[in-house]
Amino acid sequence: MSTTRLDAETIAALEADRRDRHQRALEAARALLELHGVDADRLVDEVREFSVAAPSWALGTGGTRFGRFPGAGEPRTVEEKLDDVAALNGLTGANRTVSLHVPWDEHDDMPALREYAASLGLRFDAMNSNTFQDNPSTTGDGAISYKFGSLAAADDRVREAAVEHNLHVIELGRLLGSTALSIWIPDGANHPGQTSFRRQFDRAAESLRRIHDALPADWLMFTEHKPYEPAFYSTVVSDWGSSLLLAQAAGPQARCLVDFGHHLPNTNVEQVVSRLAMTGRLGGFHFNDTKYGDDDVTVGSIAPFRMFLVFLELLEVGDGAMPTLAYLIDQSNNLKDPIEDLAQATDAIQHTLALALCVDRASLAAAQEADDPALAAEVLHAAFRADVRPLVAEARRLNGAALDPVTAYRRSGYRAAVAGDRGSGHVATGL
Ligand code: RM4
Ligand code: MN
Ligand code: MN
Repeated sequence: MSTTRLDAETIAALEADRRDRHQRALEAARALLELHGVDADRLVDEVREFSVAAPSWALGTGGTRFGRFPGAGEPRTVEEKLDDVAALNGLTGANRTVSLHVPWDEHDDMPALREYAASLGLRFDAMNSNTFQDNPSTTGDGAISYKFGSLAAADDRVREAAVEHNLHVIELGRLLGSTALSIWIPDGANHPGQTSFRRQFDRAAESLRRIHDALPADWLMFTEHKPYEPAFYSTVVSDWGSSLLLAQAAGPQARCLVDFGHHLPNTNVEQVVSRLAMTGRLGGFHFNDTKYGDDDVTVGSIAPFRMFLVFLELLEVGDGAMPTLAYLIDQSNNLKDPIEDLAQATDAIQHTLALALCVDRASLAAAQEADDPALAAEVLHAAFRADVRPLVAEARRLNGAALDPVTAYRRSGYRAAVAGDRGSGHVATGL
């Protein structure tokens, strides 16, 4: 149970000295945007509406294989993770769901957890299964191991355990009111010749079919591709094409999930989003940013224009509004306070959505049809260079959240308070 609740009243008090300046900035920004033909009210409404799930595995400070430097007051239990997400959601108003990862978030009373989350104004988004680590609750007493694979393993007993684990995660999710299962299959090979590409793929498809057949009728199942890591020679779901084939093989409730950092360098992620959307199998998005690979760095910190182009594709899918997909922040950092990192990610998402909403889509389409790339660039840049900060702040304020989440968080003393309760030196489960 957290000592500090970041509710609307607390936040408004923390930001009382900012209200005037915000009001003036808002009027100026609104006037300027309207001059450029942007419907500011609709923009604010769309940003208010949008919510992105928080990952339970990023509430502690992540480590690397070279070391780990835990932060103060890392959550010790799933309940404490929910407390942190509630604080985050209090600041942003846009993290109204949380995504759990099992067995990291194994819990013996899911109905109680669901009630606790509801008392904090939170619901559960897609459940995530973990078959990339051996764990007593999935691989048992050590008789079997995921060392050589899980859902696509050659060993029948290993595949069986991996399927069973996913069925268990569906069951937990049902108790939590979740309606989706995300499956990232880590299987692959480290050495040429180690596996048969074809047999490994067929085994993955068969396992996914079995899991799909156990889904409740109102659930979706997501397959997530990634080109490498932990396998360094080949990966069974290496790209969106493999992901799509697997989703099609698994059944009608299967969709593909795009994680920003799960592409080889320079892949055109916005085009991947567009292609998957065309097939009707685009299911969700994992937000993070990347410089080299699956870096999981803060959303929007490296390539904000690329993210803007991805949002433009999403708005294309939703015909000017954000389509209903599973949106999740999937990032992890070693240095920042995790709540600040997630607040910055959410802020970046809100800004990018707002900028994409400034695009005059009719003029863009006209420039495309007229083979006028210079005009198309003018249209994109007119939006990307707009100043939407006061409108995003206003959307948050209207949702009872903070004008400036990081400053409000620092003023609240939340981290010091939870460090007092929880102590320091504990390493939260997760990445
Ligand atoms: C993977 C992938 C999955 C995430 C795990 C922790 O690289 O991004 O979505 O659940 O990491
Ligand atoms: Mn991911
Ligand atoms: Mn990843």
